[in-house]
Amino acid sequence: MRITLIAVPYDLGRADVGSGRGPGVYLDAGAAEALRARGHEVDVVGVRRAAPFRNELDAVLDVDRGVAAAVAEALRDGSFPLVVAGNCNVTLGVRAGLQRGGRQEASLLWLDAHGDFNTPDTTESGYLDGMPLAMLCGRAHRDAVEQQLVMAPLAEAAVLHAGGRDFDRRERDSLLASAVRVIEGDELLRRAAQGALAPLLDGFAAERRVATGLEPGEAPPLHLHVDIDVLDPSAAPGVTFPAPNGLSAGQLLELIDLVRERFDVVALTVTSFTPERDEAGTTLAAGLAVLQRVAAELVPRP
Ligand SMILES: [Mn+2]
Repeated sequence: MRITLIAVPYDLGRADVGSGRGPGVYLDAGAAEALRARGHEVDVVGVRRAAPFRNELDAVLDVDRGVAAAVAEALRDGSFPLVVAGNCNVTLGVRAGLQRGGRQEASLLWLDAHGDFNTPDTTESGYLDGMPLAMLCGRAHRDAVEQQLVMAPLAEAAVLHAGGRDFDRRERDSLLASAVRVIEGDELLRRAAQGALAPLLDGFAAERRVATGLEPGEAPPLHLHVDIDVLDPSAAPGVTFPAPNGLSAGQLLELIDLVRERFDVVALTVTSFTPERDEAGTTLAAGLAVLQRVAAELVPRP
């Protein structure tokens, strides 16, 4: 297939520091060549901030304007947007691009050790990249997101959040009270260990089929967001906020296969790889494997 590999080398709007170095390391390690070796046609696009840094929120939304344009252009060209980025807030830009490209009906599977559902009212740290899912759903920094990205909030029922195990207390309360579907980390891990993830995905796929007016058996469109910290720190130590009791790399790849058997994956984001903490290269290897797996030929449906 045709793939636009969109590299977003930013950590909270600052270029080439912390997790902002991750995308460049994926590229240097041959991410594009490995996809080409599988027969894909790959364009590599770099996104850069347009205006000087003033504050994190403005800088993040500036970067996301570039991401939205790159994603929309890829979709116009019939190319699959595969986005590697420092932070999860890149998903705001990806969703703005999907809206512009006519794929706003795509559901969202958010794999992350963290809720990313904080608002300025619930956060204990004030950390802006603890808020991107709440921003996407119109719960945080709503005016700034709507104005700068020209996008409507995403319906919470279109989101499945899985793997969360490190929440702020009030963040978790508001996530569980929202319409977002949630599979917390302990349940995800238990089900992965038992080989029992499929029914959870079947349930979400059935809901989304109804919500988007598809026939039984049709694959609902889905945007897959992978914060690599959904993995256990033994598999992915190279992240900014490691949290114990995550998936193994094999379990994550298996989950991706199950997702692809049930959904039409229309975009991928892979975030949070922080190379300076990845001494043995395991996080790099896991991230590259995710890119390959999402782009792999689909295994036939049983
Ligand atoms: Mn995250």
